[in-house]
Amino acid sequence: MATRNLSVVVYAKNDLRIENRPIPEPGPDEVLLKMAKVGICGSDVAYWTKGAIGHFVVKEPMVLGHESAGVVTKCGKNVTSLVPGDRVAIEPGVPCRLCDFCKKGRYNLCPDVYFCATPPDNGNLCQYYTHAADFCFKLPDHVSLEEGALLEPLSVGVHACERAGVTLGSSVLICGAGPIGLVNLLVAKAMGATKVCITDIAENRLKVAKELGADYTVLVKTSDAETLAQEVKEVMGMPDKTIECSGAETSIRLGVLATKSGGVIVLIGHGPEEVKIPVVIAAAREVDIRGVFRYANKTAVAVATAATGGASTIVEQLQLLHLF
Ligand code: 572
Ligand code: ZN
Repeated sequence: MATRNLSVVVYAKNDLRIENRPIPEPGPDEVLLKMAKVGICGSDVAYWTKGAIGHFVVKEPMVLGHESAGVVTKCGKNVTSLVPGDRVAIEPGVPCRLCDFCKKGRYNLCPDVYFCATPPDNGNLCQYYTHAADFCFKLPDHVSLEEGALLEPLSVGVHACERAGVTLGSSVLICGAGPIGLVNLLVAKAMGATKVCITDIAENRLKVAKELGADYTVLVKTSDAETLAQEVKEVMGMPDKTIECSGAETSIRLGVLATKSGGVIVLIGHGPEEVKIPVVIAAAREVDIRGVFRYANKTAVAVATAATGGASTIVEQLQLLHLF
């Protein structure tokens, strides 16, 4: 029987420790998991190096990690869906299940969600961790635990592309070629987008985007959104959908200006709280501006995507992306 539960804990800005914590007991509706693979998200790095993201401040020690997969080692007394030995992907946000948002299925908007590694909620970059059984998704035998962990960022992309209404034949502009921009590129392609253009300020990121199937790339060399919108127009025409993943003001402005009339821009990127955008121009051209907050009901979709032939490509590519 294991006795150690080494855990990666952020105490405050630039104060990261590995410490031994007790192995928790699963509640009646929970499972105890032996953690297998945990990705490092940009938010984990931010809580470590900045101690905060916006209003979410590390005030108490917090275990990092929310892109994870593990193996069930013990089941709470009410759990019938899983048995010890099952390999699962963990959906890190467990909502209250009772509020209007939860009842309508938009549980990502639940104000009382427990979300791993968002202060004050502990994550699972540790050896043993308990989680609600119905937020653990059994992996098919041919889907690896590493792939299982990658289903979390994949869910972000699936949710964003769905919010944008990406469909067969869509032309899509993705602003920002970081991990979330690249996940969106893969998902948009898998959903049938025929033209995808991706922007970034770094040439090496655009190179990776091209390797992952971007049809066009635009290197951002100016902060003038009008100039950038013109450049995008010359490269791909005006996109039906824009998925903004950088959070930078210039990039959001670019998205609004570049998107075709009647199109949609979704905002995933988190930058300054207030930005100046030509909202009247957007309104006059019926360009819908939509928010994206994490995801809801996407983990099962992500498992199915990873499990099927066509989509194994997506997960292989996600792995390449992570290695990079
Ligand atoms: O994988 C989900 C995820 N969501 C992130 C960041 C990293 N990973 N978000 C950006 C930050 N927001 S937040 O509302 N917040 C700190 C809770 O600013 C959540 C979504
Ligand atoms: Zn994340």
